[in-house]
Amino acid sequence: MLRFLTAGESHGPGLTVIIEGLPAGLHISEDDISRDLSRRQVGYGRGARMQIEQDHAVIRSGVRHGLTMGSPIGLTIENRDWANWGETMSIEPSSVPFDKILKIRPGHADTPGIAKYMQDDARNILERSSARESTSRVAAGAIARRFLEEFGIQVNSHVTVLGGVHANPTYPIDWTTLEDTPYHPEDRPAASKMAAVRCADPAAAEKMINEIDSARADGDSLGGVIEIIATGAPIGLGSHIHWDRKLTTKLAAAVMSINAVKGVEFGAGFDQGDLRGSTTHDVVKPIDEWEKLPDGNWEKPWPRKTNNSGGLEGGMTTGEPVVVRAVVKPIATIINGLPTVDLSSGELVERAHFERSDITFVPTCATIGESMVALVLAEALLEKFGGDHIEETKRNWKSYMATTGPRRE
Ligand code: EPS
Repeated sequence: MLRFLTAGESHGPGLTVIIEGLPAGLHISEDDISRDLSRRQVGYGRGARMQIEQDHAVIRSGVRHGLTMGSPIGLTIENRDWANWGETMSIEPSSVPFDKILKIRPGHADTPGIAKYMQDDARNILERSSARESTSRVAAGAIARRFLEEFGIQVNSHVTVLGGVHANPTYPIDWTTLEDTPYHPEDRPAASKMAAVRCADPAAAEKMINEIDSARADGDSLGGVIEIIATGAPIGLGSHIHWDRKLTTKLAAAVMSINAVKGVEFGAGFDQGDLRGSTTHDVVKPIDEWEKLPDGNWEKPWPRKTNNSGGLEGGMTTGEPVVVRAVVKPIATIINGLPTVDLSSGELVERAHFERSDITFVPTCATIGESMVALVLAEALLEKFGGDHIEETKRNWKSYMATTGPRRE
């Protein structure tokens, strides 16, 4: 239905993305993509690479006069840093000597990668396993986001835990406090700190920043938890009828595929293991509390009093916000690297390879999570409503929404 492929190495010439399956007639511009690319780049605790790059996707195909044509959308994103890696990352064989990466980093893809792909230089693994690849996903996700906007679906994210600091934000979250780029601490000191770590609790944001400073001083790295919230998804995306058609399956796989993510939960998630059924399940409101749109359709049929399910029951959307949380492990590239072994000899070395890294990229992971959720929701929407032109998709969506209420005789 909707698929995308990414290609590119972290320090190679650039990244390439192909997105296929979107209908014709959707407004897309490079600015739409740039907005999300720059959101992905910011965050307190990011490393020097983000000062080199100014990510911008060039649209190469699939769009004419600002509108999609239904053909594959091709994007390219330059790696500015490639200029500093010419010989090491040369496409052609090079006679200029360069150092191989031999001190494999525990926690990164290095060790299983060199064994599986029979490599004598861990660079051949880390170039692709680097989170640089997430730039491509965010570019694809920006296009999915543009499509979802046509149906009133918004996807946002925030950080709930970073370096052991737990946030206690007030819901619903004011997303504008987390979008402050470039930062203007002199104008909005609290908002700026919140945006720096994408945390909607100002006191926790301050503590997170301190924790990042402390980890930097210790030459260490930090993980955390991100929460992605999608509002406006209609009831009934996905299906209960088969394991691989459940939207929960697809969302979990998509979010789990983000670098360093080690676990995913929905709504009340793992806490439900401690609850009774009577305090967990989301009671449906009676019809006199439902709201109607000007077109006569229900704004949200079968609304709930709570949303512990995270907007998903039986692998289908309930119409309540989709709430996905993911735990992100601390970055494997650590300034004071762990003891490891040399890949050419297998012998002990004192410290794993370190070139340059971030202290944490949890705030960045939140924006990447938005992109993956947007791509899965866009696919689910197209699976349900089809359409080769966006007007056809919208027509099908509207007529479906007219039939989602009670089935009276
Ligand atoms: C990243 C690019 C990388 C890292 C980071 C994310 O750049 P470099 O390796 O040149 O410093 O900053 O990568 C990781 C977190 C990782 O685990 O590989 C980016 O573009 O976001």
